[in-house]
Amino acid sequence: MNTDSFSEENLVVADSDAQSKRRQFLRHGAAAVTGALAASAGLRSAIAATPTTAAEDAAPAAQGTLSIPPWSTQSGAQVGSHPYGTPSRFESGVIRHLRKTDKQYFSSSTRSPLQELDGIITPNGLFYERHHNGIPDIDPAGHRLVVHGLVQQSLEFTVNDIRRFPSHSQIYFLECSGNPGYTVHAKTAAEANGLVSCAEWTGVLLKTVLKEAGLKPEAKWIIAEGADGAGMTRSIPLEKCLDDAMLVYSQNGERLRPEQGYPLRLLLPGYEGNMSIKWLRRLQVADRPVHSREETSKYTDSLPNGKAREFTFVMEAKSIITSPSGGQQVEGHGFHEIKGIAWSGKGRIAKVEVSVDEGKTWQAAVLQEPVLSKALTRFVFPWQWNGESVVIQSRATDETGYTQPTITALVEVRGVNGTYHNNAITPWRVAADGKVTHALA
Ligand SMILES: Nc1nc2c(c(=O)[nH]1)N[C@H]1C(S)=C(S)[C@@H](COP(=O)(O)O)O[C@H]1N2
Ligand SMILES: [Mo]
Repeated sequence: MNTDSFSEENLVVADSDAQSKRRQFLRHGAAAVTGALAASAGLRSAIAATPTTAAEDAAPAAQGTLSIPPWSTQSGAQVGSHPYGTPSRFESGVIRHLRKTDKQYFSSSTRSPLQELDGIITPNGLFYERHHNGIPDIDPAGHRLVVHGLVQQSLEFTVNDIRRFPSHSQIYFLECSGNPGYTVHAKTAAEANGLVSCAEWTGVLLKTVLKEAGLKPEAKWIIAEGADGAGMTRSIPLEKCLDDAMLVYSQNGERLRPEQGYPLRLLLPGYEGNMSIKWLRRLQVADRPVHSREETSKYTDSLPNGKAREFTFVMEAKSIITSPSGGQQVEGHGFHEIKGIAWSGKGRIAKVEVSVDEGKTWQAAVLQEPVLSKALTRFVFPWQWNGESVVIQSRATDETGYTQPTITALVEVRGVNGTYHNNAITPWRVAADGKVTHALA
């Protein structure tokens, strides 16, 4: 590889007009400190032994309308003072949403602050959490995964053993089937739909590990069990295990967070979050499902006729406008970009439509790249707000042609006994004063 191509000079646009513009730009004192970091001069100042400040460089006349802020007149914090980086202290309000009743050890959850996030990747510290008996503190050295049952050979793995398999990385959303439940009193997007997040997961395809153990012909299901106090156990059809199911050890480049199942979790792309067993310790290959607590008393769908449907695996298409959304304030008439996220457990998002007139008419939003299968997709929609009270909402259609329903349409089919798999449209009302609230709450 020619390392010269990474040299400083090559990072600068070569044509002389651009060069002279750049010189002019650099002369503009304070602004140059941030600007220069982006341009190649940043490399030079980063290796310079003596710190320079904008104030030393600046010609007073070149300040435009800007005065010199205090942070441009002195060195910043010592390099290396944050061995593990954290957000700016001015972003300390961007945290997971915790209801008053959520701060306890047994069945509980926290929600991603969807209204504060951009793009499609959820930062690890803001990934939603759903725990049934708190967060175990597992020493990976003492953790084992056993694969047994209808296999040619039972196997026991350490985390390092699992890391020796060929690795696989993919971006997938994860959503709790209780997101958001059917009694909606949500003030914000986090409260309305914050039990969904999206990450780049790294691990090994489950089928690779199963192949190592060798499946017996009667194998049809896999029973997965967690090492937490809840002993979370779910039955998974073998087809899913031989398809895109993953054993995950990393999330967004770093090892899983304890909250997400450190040191090892199952990830079943597009399936209800509950089945992606965290702190995974056991995979039992079986010929039938086990009908565990989590697939009988919980995570079944109570139907209008009093019966319950077991095994609703796939999360259907959903979307939500995250900006402007509940709790926010639309400032000023004129242009605003409506932004949101869409996802489907069945594959790619094909289209998102936005209505800004209480659902009377719908227009196509722009899907931002990348549009990935079973991942969050970002959509944007240019909007002119004339200052009237309006209801804005989005609806997603996935590549199978399925379209996200209204809550009325959903309840017509499912009734009101159930608590899971509510993928209905979330409408927001923008009042004349710009205040945004949940239009159904
Ligand atoms: N061992 C174990 N696995 C578990 C759970 C749990 O409590 N224990 N919760 C499940 C539920 S209901 C969901 S929605 C997802 C949540 O994953 P997250 O906390 O990483 O967002 O994990 C699932 N896996
Ligand atoms: Mo869940």
